[in-house]
Amino acid sequence: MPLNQKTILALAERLENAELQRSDIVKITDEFPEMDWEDAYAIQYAIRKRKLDRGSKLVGLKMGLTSFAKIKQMGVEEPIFGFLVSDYVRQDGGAIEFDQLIHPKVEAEIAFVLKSALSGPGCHVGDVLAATDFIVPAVEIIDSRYRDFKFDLKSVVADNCSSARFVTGGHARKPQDLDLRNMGIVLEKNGEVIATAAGAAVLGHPAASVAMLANMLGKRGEYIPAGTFVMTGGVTEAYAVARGDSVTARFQDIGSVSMRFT
Ligand code: OOG
Ligand code: MG
Repeated sequence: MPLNQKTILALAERLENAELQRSDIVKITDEFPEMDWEDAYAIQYAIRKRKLDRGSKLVGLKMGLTSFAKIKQMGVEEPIFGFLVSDYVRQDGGAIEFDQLIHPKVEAEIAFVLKSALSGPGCHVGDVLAATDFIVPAVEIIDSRYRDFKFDLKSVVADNCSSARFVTGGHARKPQDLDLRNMGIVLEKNGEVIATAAGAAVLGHPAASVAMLANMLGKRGEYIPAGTFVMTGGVTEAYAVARGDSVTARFQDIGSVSMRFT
């Protein structure tokens, strides 16, 4: 860990202030090129602590950059994980306050809710399906704190993987009643289809994303607790939205999620 604790805490504060004050910053590796993976997650965890200390509730975990479309769009090559807190939650069919965000983009994601804990190493798709209570559809609204969404992997990990808002809706279904690889997903903006995908866009099977999360956490001596809501990563590239836009994501067999930006 090349960065000391004081620098980690200062960068967490800088990134969280950028989020809360809606003012973008340059990617932090410009100033600290020596920063490593451990530093990046240490900054993310320091942001998480700032929010929890202020009374926010941890409501889930997310994987990012798990589909080829996202990897290609962002030019970065490896899946990453972040946290979800109560401040990010918005209601299905409701409004997303555009003024609170810098340059939001939407992405459709398949989400899992676990009935039992999952730990790595060696966690696989079968373990995930056995531990899953139900599947629900989600839309994540990402909003990088970095100018023009320009970052490298370590900078985006520190920035909690651009997390900003998310919406779940549709109806919960048991994983054994679904064909998760072939599940069709249609993303619409202002009534027009802007992207389509299948569940297999995420690491070949969305449950593989949850398994990867358990394995990544395992390396840190952590696990995914029972009851956790996990978003598996955007199935298509992320699409920019403007004030006034409405967005609907339709998921085969599990319903739709919609929101408007006001
Ligand atoms: C990083 C966040 C990635 C996803 O679903 O892939 C992510 C970004 O693209 O800004 O949430
Ligand atoms: Mg996402």
